[in-house]
Amino acid sequence: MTLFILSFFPTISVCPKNGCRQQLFNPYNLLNLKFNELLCILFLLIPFATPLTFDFPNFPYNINTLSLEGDASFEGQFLRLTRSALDEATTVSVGRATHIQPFLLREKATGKLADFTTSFTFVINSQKHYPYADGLALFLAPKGSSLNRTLGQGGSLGLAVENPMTGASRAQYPVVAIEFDIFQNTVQSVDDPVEDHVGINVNSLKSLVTKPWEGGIADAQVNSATVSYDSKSKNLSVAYTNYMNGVQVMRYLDYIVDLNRYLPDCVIVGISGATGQEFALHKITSWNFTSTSLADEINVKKSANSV
Ligand SMILES: [Ca+2]
Ligand SMILES: [Ca+2]
Repeated sequence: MTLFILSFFPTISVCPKNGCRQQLFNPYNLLNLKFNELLCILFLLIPFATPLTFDFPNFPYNINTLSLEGDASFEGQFLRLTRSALDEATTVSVGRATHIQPFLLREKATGKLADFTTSFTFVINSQKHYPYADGLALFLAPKGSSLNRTLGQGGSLGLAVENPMTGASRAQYPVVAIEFDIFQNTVQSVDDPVEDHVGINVNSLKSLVTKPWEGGIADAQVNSATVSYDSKSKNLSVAYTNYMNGVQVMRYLDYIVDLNRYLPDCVIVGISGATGQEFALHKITSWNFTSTSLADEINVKKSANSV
């Protein structure tokens, strides 16, 4: 059983130099391990977040590091967030994909935040139908949070945020998101601009800031976006493609937001999408992510070495 468990923890790099690497894979020597070696094993058995790096240039069926919820599915070489055109109903569809490994956003002792950057390419296709809905969102949320199919549908873009007709949005758990919104929700709690738009959201579907987006939805254009967070300036930014008379141009949107105030130390990254009474097809064709290392992990190594 011990060997079975250890085989799921490839993060052997937290072990001290000249530490327990060899013994880890020999269950018969466990009783002879020194204390620091046992501590090393303990670190392996207790899940903790590390920096996260991944790169999916496409999405073959056998990816097991992404968790798919709701209507999300792998199809061919891409990741579908909402139902496909082959499904009987493409409306009222919700799905999301998250990486199974959380990452360390904040060092507990100092409050220092990690930098991260993520790029993805995607196609939202209304099949020349108009109006279309609803769009997708790149988000950070607490480790262990999951899709809420009811709250996530339609204008919530797969996020667990309730949007009452009056008053403010209510998030089921903390969420920071970049939205690509293709349907105007006029309820007070969302208050979308008239045009398709990109927005930066914190615990709400009412964006802190928006900018128009011409994504070529009716023509199924391929779009790309790069979302970055600079922990020093607290600047959350997104660079994204637009199609002006068929010509691709880049736009840029940013907002100063202290993620310390809104998210826990350990978070997951995901992309969600939804349809409501209107539809569009939402697919992701590539996705990469990287976050920087924080001192907590250095402390883990120092602790192990100092025993
Ligand atoms: Ca909307
Ligand atoms: Ca919006």
